[in-house]
Amino acid sequence: MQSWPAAAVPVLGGAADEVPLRVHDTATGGRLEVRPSGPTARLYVCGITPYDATHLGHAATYLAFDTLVRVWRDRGFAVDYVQNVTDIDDPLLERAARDGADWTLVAQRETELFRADMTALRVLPPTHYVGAVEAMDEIAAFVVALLEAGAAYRVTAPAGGEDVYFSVDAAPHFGSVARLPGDMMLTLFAERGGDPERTGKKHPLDPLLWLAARSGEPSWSSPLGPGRPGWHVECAAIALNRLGLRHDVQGGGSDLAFPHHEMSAAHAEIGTGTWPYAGAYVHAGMVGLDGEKMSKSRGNLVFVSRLLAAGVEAGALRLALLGAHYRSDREWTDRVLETGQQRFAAWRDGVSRAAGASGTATLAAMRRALADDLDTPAALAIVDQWCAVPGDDPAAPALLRDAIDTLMGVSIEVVHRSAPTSPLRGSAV
Ligand code: 5CA
Ligand code: ZN
Repeated sequence: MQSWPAAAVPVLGGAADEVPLRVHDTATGGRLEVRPSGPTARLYVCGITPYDATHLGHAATYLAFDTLVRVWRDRGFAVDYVQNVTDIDDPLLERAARDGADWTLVAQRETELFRADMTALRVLPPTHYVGAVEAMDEIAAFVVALLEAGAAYRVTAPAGGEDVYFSVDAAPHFGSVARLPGDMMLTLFAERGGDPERTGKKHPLDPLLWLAARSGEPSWSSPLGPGRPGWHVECAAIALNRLGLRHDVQGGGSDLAFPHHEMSAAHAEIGTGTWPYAGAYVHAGMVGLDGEKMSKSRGNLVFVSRLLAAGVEAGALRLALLGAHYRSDREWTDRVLETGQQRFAAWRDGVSRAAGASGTATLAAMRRALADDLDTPAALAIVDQWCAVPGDDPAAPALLRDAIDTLMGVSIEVVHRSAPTSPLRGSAV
């Protein structure tokens, strides 16, 4: 699939790796240093299911991983970044049926809108942007490998054909990503697309790998018979085939820790014979509206495209979202947006000055904050403070402007103030 265009990223001077980069890892429950083993960092972030426009929850999650990409790049790493698009799945078919629309057109339209939103927000694009439909053969091949490894089994489908399920008991490390008690696993599995009560399964938590073709639904031919893939195997196959073993970070919102990332990791363990699937599992908190998680299924959405169309500046929106720590669950309110807008205006004034307090010291402090589990609120506060105090470093405003662009993805147009003109002279022309 086509990705989206990359905004230019200024290269900053100075030591970017004075302190190690640490992130919170769900699987260990603690801070973990993420240090790519070679010159290239490898990142997989779960992409959208394109049945509705990009809402602020999506935007917050992709901004969190954009911050990680920017920090890695600042440290001199190239980033091999893979993101999928779940362009065939039940919610997409349900939405298309509800609207009497062609599911392929819904997916295309919403993916295009997502690309436009990401471009406007200056989110750096993945190096591989991969749809489930275009990856159908490799996903089916991965399911075949799981069957051959004895970790998957067939269950007769209601109207003929055979579905394929993964046996969680076959994966030695199953449970060690999200580390949840059994009853919680069952509840979340049922809430998030699983089918614990399906008859014929060996274990209620066994997830679907391949759904045999159902009448009236799209299907693809494969060695497993016509059908379409389950959700977790989609991401495992797409990630492994592009990033290889043990990518540095597996990312997504916290709603994906279980079952999605747990299951993908279990599939990968069997498919590759190695563990762990990823060096760190990094999860962004949920953005809510009116006390509930913002979600397409609940319909309580604030869309990025609507805010931008209403004249909200992308930089202000980014600052509004980066104003909270990526791991915190939070509410979207008018106040959050206003704070981002006020900050954007204050920063514009700050970088438009002729001089400011030490640019290099401020950049070093921003880098230290971001290395500490991508602490954007702390990094933002450092820039706030720089804007609030006078200084005599004439290089500081340009350096701060670049640092804000490189590390936070916020491009600020400097305001050129000419000397105040006398109203009398003005009117005499
Ligand atoms: N296609 C799958 C992942 S393979 C999926 O979860 N798609 S999604 O469209 O539902 O979500 C896309 C990304 O946004 C996921 O990483 C998800 O965790 C994140 N996300 C969804 N809702 C929110 C929210 N309210 N706040 C923060 N992140 C969210
Ligand atoms: Zn995924």
